[in-house]
Amino acid sequence: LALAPVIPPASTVDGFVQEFLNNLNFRQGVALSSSSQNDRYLALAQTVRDYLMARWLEDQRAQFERQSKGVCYLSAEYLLGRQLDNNLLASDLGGIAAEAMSVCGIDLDELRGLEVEPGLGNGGLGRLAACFVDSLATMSVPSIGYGIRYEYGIFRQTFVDGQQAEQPDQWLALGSPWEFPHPEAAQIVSFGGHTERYQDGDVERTRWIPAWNVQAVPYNYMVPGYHNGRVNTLRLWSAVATHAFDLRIFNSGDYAEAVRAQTFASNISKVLYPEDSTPQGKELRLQQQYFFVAASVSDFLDHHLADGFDLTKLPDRVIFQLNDTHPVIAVPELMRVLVDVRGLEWDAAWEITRGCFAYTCHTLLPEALEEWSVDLLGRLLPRHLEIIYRINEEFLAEVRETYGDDELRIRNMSIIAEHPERAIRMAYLATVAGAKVNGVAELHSQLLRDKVLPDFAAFFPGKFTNVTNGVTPRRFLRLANPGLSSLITEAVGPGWETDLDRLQGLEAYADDAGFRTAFAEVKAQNKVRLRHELLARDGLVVGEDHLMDVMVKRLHEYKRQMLKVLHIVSLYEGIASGRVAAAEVTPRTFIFGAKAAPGYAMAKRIIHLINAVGSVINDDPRVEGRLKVLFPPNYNVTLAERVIPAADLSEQISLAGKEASGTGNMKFALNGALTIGTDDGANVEIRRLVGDENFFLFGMTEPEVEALWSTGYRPGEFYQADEDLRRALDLIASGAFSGGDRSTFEPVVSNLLYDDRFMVLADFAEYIRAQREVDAAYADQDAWNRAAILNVARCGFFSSDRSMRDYINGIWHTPPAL
Ligand code: 26Q
Repeated sequence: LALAPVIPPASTVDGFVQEFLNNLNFRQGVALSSSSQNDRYLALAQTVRDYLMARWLEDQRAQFERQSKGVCYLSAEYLLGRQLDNNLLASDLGGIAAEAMSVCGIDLDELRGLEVEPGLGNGGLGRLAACFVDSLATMSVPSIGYGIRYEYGIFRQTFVDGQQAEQPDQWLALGSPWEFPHPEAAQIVSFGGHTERYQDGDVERTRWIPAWNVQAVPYNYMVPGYHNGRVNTLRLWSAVATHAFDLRIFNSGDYAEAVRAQTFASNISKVLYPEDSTPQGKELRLQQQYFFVAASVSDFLDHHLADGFDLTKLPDRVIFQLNDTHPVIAVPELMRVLVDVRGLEWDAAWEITRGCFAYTCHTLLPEALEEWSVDLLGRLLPRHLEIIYRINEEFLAEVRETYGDDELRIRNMSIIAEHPERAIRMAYLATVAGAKVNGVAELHSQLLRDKVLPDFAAFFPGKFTNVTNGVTPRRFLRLANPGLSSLITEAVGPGWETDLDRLQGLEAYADDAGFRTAFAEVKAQNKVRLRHELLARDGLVVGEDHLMDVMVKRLHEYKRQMLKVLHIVSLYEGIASGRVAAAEVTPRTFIFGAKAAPGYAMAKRIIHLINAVGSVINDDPRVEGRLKVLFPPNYNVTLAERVIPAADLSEQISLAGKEASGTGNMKFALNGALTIGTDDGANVEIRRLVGDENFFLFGMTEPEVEALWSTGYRPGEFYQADEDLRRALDLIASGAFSGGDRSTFEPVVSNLLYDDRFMVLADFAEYIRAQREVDAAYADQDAWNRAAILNVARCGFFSSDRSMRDYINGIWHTPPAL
């Protein structure tokens, strides 16, 4: 009986209807006739799950039996997007489900719309993790994703008088049909207290006497591969009070206080921190990091290794991939478990640990490199602090052996920073411990070696490598753009979804007039679809037959949404002042999507400005039919899937040397938008692949940026020298977008004039020049479509399947898949 196979429902419309009604009746407890739309959505989701369940259980068993090397992807964020559609696609049940729903008199599309996406991430890094687990499942790579089940994901954004307001994301409120809690597999995670030495025979050992603890309860999510019958696992941890009370408080007799203190513990997985740069060093954030990482490491050691496993062989069995520094506390945690709990010698444990981790860096901004104050870390994790000190001591001793007493170098390479306060440099710890360190695009990896970690690159030759990011073609092409997907299949045949290099086969069709017409028709339909969506969602009106010019990404100064604003204001000012005839301006709809970290004042002001500029422009009859500025609130994965396929122009305009990779840039190009962009991140690789003539390049290169900085950048000089720029900035400063109030946007204007860290003014003229080229190119629709098709044809490289292959070959060395 223990081996009894799980039998999935029959893969027929009848079988689906049966299973659906069963779920509706017995799980939701309602009759079809009296069921709400939400009941129906939940029953439908449960039905899809039921089809996947047999494979899931089988794959979990097979993965354990096989005992081969696997990947544990450790990420504090997974920005999954909606599950229903993805899982219908992966399991190839879309057709059956649609028919089954229609048999029941239900509109499947309406049910799709009810799902609240799990927004358990901020942006690029979290979405990348979601693409990677999708690819790993599709490629049948033994792997598990570990993370945090935040009760509240990324905040829901609304605009109040044009300003961002944040609402809690209650994604679990209406039920969560895609998750499976496993309280029986809970782990205990401890915090605080002190350490002590003790004698164990003739060896001195250390033990950690923690002060409090919390239960980590795992919730499993299915990660179905695409049409391969494979289902991997994403395991997200939720914090629950243990009610094993703090003994001191308990003994003091204050029962209520003891319970209250414990209840605090369940706050750990309450909410995703919405900052995606300049980490604040908050205690709860460090608790989150240790919480999920300690639970994950124990989970792997307890449940994935065969009995009696020889831990010195651990590097042959697992690689923990660190998604940025957020999970780096796993390094001293594994050391603690090996040395203090499992009784290994320090040197043997360090040898193992160094073989089990690899680190991916996602930034170049110095302020985004995580540091934890020694004070805080020592209070929360005293044993881990000791371990980090010893790792550092031994590492610096090796540095001394190589370089002698080069104190400056030693200070620069120390894992412990001394100023402004003593703090652990998490990126250094990750670099010292990791078998490999990678950046996320060629340029980024180069700058990582040359600028961010140069001493480490010299000391550890061969440790540094590149893996250029990718995106899953299943979600961002097949699901998001069914029209283009059909065209592609007609042209190159089936199978491109899992072998994206086959898009090269489209190259020949770029010169086929019939294909170009069909391609243009798909783009037009996608615009209509977006038009309906934005009207229904937000009451926004997309201009008809407009060039769709899109900038969607987190709001950050380095990404330079302000450059886009200055372009728009400049176009508007030209027409409004009568210097430019409206008829001469290419009709454009500018679409923004961006959330600002709630504490990032400048980012919020820029959001306010974009909305203010939009209201004025959209209401001005002088630019009617020519310029539209739309800023739908709450940009998320779901909206991305609608906006990207409708875009003509993809704005990737960060200051060179600041955007590590970008992944939106890849999604746009794969959906046939042309890019206007700087020589930054993966733009460099996109341009190289699609060709200069199919990409609008502008702006300083990274070395030029460096050169301008070092000679002293004075933004005011660029203001003085460029009449268009002056007019645009002056118009904003005049209060034209703030009802005459000059103070509202004064901080934005002065920041550009007197500081401008990200050199918006220095790149303005070139940007305008490139935008004129865009207008000229768009005027020849046939040539534009040709270039767009070539973008699609030449971007197969940016499949996250290729990224996974690069990790496997260059970093993980996991055996061929099942
Ligand atoms: C850290 C500590 C405390 C609180 C928050 C954080 C935190 C959270 C999220 C820091 C950074 C992030 C996210 C960073 C991110 O998304 N980086 C982007 O990663 C993408 C995938 O590699 C790249 O394409 C982007 O260029 C990069 O900006």
